[in-house]
Amino acid sequence: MMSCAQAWPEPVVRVQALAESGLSSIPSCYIKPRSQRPTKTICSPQNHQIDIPVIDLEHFSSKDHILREKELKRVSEACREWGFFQVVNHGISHELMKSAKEVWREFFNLPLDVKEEHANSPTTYEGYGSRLGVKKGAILDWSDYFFLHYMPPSLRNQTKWPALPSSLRKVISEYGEEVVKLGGRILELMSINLGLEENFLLNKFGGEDDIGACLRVNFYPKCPQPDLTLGISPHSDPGGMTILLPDDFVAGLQVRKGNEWITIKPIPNAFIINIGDQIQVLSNAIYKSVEHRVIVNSIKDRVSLAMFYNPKSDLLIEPAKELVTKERPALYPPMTYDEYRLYIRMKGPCGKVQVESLATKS
Ligand SMILES: O=C(O)CCC(=O)C(=O)O
Repeated sequence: MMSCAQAWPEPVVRVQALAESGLSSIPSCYIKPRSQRPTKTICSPQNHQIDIPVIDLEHFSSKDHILREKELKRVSEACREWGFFQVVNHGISHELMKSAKEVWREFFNLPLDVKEEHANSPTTYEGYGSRLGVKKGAILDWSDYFFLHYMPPSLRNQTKWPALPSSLRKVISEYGEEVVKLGGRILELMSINLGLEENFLLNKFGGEDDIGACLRVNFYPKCPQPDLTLGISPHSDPGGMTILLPDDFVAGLQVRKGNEWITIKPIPNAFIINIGDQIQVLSNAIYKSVEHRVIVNSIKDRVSLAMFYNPKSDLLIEPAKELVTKERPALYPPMTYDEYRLYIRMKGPCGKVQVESLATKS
């Protein structure tokens, strides 16, 4: 079994500080091989315009049975065909969403030495970071981040969260509570759509008091050569499901659809939901985690808040018995999320290699 590295393999460089130093060409450690650069991707103009499905959560509180059923079917299609969708009318205050983005922007705009007090290490990833994976000589992504634990409560340690801006801890506590509740509602919809008890997925994740939830706030600085690098390399999320609050003003997230990368146009005040590897495993690949990446630009910084809604990390996750048949045997062996996530923590983003390689081992 892989174990965690104690330290980063090279001195950590903050991408924001690098960008602010006014350089006109980027260091070679951020330059992706030609085939991975954003401009080399085939993007037909026609496909470029496709929007990912939008789900109106208000329809689920409607008395109109047909409306509810129709929306449920749309969620099912979104999960099967896209692995990605946006949710609107989700009940979370737009003010709170705005404040959450603002406090993090303010955090990233603090002097470097204040941020460095929270510098993270590869053992837990908690804190201020600038790389994913500990492979020496790896080509790095053009972003910094802050990673923190929100759930379970035993892992929530506010003293590890930034003390500045002074409102950050309060705003993030409130934001976390609301977003985790939203995650629970979406898991219910997925369970029902898979033909399972409505609490099935939540129970498999350890129940509402024990699920894992971590927040990664991404900061993508402006980049003088955006065509040579990526804000985050292609990856599927290793956890259960991600609830993303994207930047309303700057696009950047791209989703793989076949051989193409589609740029998501965020709807103001919507969340973007995507399926992670653990739901792919639990659903025996009826739902699939989908590869995504982030492109950067030379004009504007971008901030996004990704809440990873995960199973309790020491539970064994395997395909639901109800979804395993003679014709469709279990595609994945049981594994805890603790063990599963070591892969990305060691190797960094690697497309869908991990979950696909597991399918051959069951
Ligand atoms: O910044 C984004 O839009 C996506 C971030 C992401 O993929 C991640 O944090 O895993």
